[in-house]
Amino acid sequence: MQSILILNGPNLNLLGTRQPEVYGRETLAMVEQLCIDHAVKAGLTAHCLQSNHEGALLDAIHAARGVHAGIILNAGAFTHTSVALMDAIFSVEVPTVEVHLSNIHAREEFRHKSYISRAALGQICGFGSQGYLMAIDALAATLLPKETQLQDAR
Ligand code: CA2
Repeated sequence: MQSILILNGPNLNLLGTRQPEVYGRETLAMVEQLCIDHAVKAGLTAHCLQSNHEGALLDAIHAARGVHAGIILNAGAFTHTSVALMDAIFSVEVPTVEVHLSNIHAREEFRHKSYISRAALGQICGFGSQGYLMAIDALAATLLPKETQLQDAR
């Protein structure tokens, strides 16, 4: 089974503890478990990692080359600042889907810009934790031959 990396960036370890009106009530552990279960139904194995450090996220993206068939990335606030993460995604050539819990385009101006989007297959935002599951489906549709895709993954 092909594996995918689900990578979460700074402060996402705090999910479920504050700002539930923006980021929901689920903890990161709950979101990760939802992803692992959904990936299996979609025909993929999910590995999850969170870091508050840009360098650790870069290392994880580099290490994904030849190991993971796809990446789902919520780079948190680094989304809006990190040319380095964008370059890493370009360089490893692993199909990457960008996810955000909140609708970054409906928030402050500084959140509208995403460096990740330039290197990603696409962006899913504004659907809370459901967005990660949508991203898994998007990767499955990209990676798996049509006849092996499970029709009832939800
Ligand atoms: O909507 C998203 O998923 C974001 O990537 C979340 C980032 C934010 O900087 C991006 O603009 C959009 C922030 C994550 C902070 O997560 C927290 C969760 C609970 C309590 C405090 C912060």
